[in-house]
Amino acid sequence: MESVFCIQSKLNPLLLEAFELIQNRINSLTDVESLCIEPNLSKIYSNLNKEELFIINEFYQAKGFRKIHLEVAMLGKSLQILHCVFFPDPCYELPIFGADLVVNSNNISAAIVDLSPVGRHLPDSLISQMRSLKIPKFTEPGKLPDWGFIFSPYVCFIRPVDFLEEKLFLELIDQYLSLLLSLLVKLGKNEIDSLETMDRFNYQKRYCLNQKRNDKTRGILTKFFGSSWANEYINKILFDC
Ligand code: BLA
Repeated sequence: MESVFCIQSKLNPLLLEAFELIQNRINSLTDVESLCIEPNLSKIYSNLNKEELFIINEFYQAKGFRKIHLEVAMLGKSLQILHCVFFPDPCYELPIFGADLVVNSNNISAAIVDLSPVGRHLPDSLISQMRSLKIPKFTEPGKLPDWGFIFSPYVCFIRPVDFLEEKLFLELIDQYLSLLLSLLVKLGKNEIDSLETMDRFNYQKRYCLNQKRNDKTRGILTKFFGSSWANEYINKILFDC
């Protein structure tokens, strides 16, 4: 956390707010604990042609979640990214929460949030709750890439045009997390070797395989760290399964 505070003054305020709201939700989880990973992959700092690069990674485990990853990256003067995925414990019928916020020269260039299915559909009870959420009409929706079929029909991919839309997007992140956590409370646990569990795990693998097709993530990481580092980071940290 210390380093987050050190770079906090340089972090775009929207990313900072998103970071804090997600962390509050993580802290509210049952049996939450930090997961240790290799130190050289948890806090990454480099100085490339006078451009400073920071990546801060936090990993947690909790009841219902096999891995929660929260990351902020500051790559050079102009690019900042908040990346977060809650990978569910496949013994529970929970979707994958994912969020990506990309800031380019102090403008939010992309904001994506979803509760993504780990089966053919989201659970029925969740669908009815997501339908009753009023997803605001944002001015500039984004066009999903081919691999975006992994997302649910309720994925929100936008470029916020003003402060109000930025705030509405933050609220949506919080609402999706709130739905996810209230769903968990109502769920029973399947056996680890049950068909349901194995099926959900296969959908998580499919999610990861397709996220790895995001050329924009790979391109940025390659530009700053080289392709072999980028591949290792994507395979081991971002979307390992
Ligand atoms: C888009 N992701 C992007 C973009 C960049 C990154 C630079 C393009 C933004 C723009 O169009 O202006 C970069 N994202 C990163 C990097 C990391 C990252 C470097 O997370 C990590 C270090 N991506 C995710 C997750 C989701 C996601 C969890 O990691 C969704 C839940 C989505 N990012 C996502 C999508 C796009 C995107 C759908 C748009 C891709 C496109 O337009 O082709």
